[in-house]
Amino acid sequence: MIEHPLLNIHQEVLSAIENGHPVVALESTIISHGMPWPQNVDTALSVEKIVRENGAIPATIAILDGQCQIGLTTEQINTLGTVKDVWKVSLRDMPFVISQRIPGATTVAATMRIASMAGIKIFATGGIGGVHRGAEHSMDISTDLTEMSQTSVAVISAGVKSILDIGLTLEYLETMGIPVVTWGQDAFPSFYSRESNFPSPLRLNNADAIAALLHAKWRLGLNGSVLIANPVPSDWEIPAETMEAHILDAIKAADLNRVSGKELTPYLLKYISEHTRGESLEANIALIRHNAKAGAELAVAFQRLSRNASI
Ligand code: PSU
Ligand code: MN
Repeated sequence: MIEHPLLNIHQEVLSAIENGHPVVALESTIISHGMPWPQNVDTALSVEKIVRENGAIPATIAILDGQCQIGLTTEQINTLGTVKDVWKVSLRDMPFVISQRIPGATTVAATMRIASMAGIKIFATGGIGGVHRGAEHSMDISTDLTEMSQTSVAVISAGVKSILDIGLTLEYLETMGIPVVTWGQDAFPSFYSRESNFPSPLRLNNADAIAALLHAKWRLGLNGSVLIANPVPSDWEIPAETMEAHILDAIKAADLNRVSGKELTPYLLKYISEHTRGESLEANIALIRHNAKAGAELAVAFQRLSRNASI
């Protein structure tokens, strides 16, 4: 499985996988399109450090030199964070950037697919793509959701960002058979805020319980992801009402400028970051770091469970 001509696994990650050591996958669109320089590179490096400090090996994923790369060097992370024409790569873009040898930063969907090619089961990120507001007209539903319905990699995020329609996204996840579990609270979080107008479909309070749920799901032959929502730490929370005004402005600006397709999510993120005087960026960084820690704890718990039971 790991031997694949289009896959290049960093030596450290490869030996971790082969020795049954916990590994946490990390995406790269967050570096290239999710945050400005230099915070993007600093965050990517500090997130890797946090994964290590919590007992797992980080595997940041991207497409470079015509191959899917699992585990990046500092230099490669710098490239993704500074080079202007890095592609945002979801599933449909993978054949193009690989065949054209264009540097690509992977979204949640593409990162999951590549992680699963190497047998990595746990992936930590900031926010996933979902059903956009107005999707009943635009049909804008992220490939992240369809990928989560079929690829068995658990995703830790800070819930669903309210640039999306949170209610429709939760409905879609239910339709696709994807369990949604919030870590330690009843409310489903909305990225910048610990709450949303929606209760979480499920709640579990620690890494062992979540690892047991993953283990049960996959042992049942129920392929696909589990969305683990990890609320932003309260010190960094921004009230939902404060964000809503900025989100409405961002959506209006996107409409006026006819932004759609793969450009929409990065446009909304950038607009909001620029109009909240960096406050949203700080929250974004804090929640990603928090998710990296949770991801490492979960990878450790899951590995322990897998070792003691035949999956
Ligand atoms: N939401 C965020 N930050 C991000 C993204 C989403 O808060 O960086 C990125 C992720 O890489 C996600 C992608 O997989 O955007 C979804 O894009 P789209 O909506 O075009 O599928
Ligand atoms: Mn889309």
